[in-house]
Amino acid sequence: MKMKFAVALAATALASQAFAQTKWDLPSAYPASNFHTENLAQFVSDVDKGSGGKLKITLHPNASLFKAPEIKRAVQGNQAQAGEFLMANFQNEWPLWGLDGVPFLATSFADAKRLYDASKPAIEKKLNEQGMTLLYAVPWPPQGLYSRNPVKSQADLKGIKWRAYSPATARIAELVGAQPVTIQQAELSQAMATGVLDSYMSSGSTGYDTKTYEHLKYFYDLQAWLPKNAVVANKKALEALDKPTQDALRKAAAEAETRGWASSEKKTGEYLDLLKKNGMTVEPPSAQLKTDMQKVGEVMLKEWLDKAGPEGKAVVDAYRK
Ligand code: PCA
Repeated sequence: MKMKFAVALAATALASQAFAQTKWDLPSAYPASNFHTENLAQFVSDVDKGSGGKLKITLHPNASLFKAPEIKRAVQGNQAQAGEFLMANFQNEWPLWGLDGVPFLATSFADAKRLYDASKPAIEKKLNEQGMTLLYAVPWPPQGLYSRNPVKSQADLKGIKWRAYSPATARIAELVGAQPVTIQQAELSQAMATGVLDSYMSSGSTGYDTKTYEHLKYFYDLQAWLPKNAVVANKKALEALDKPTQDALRKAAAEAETRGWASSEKKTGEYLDLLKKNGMTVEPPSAQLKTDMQKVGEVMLKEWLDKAGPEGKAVVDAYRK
């Protein structure tokens, strides 16, 4: 009896050693129902299955673990082993983070993909220097303009309160004469309910997720740019995994990237329909508004190229080839 017990104990110890389980936290800044977050949930489940249960990732959506601007640094410092962040939020740290936020540089999914491919080596290098690894990146649907009142041209934006989510969206406000206030998506519904926000630029996805139609009645489908969320891992945490687990993680990430791009594109029209269904007027921009905003885009591309220097120019040249 005693002998049998000892053998069983030894077997259990052996099994648990062979089955070392790693637990990761993955903070994200968008609600559970958002398509990026749904894609992340699938990714997490694929990693679990693909690693045979060896890597358990806990997803913390809606800025519940870290606020949007803190996630990148949390992964860098390994307070979270992986995380999702909007690259354009970090343009002040390194101009390349903001390339996909330059208005009218890449306005379709196909162009956004080419811009991603052109910038990916530089992004991977930067993350590597910062002790992180790119797992995948997925774009938001094209960005348009939400407004309380009808907007026929840039003149209608003068002096109005404008919500920004990034340095570039704040810069657009300055250039059109609006008053920018930076508010991350997790606080946007609350801000619209309690404050007077007149406008902001974002995707149909965010307008729907935050019930913007309860506050602002117009959406102008400018299709001005497609900013991307990046999902990254802490490099040391990743390298501590055994090879098969790393492979499972990479495989799930590649699948999440393909799935995410397809779902963003497919949902673009669905979100605009949902906005309409909820009482919003969804229209293409007037020719004047489009021209006005394109001029803003030209100014911003020039400013971006000045700041980004040769590294930035090389990426834009590769994209335009
Ligand atoms: N939604 C996010 C970023 C880009 C987008 O489409 C937001 O508005 O915060």
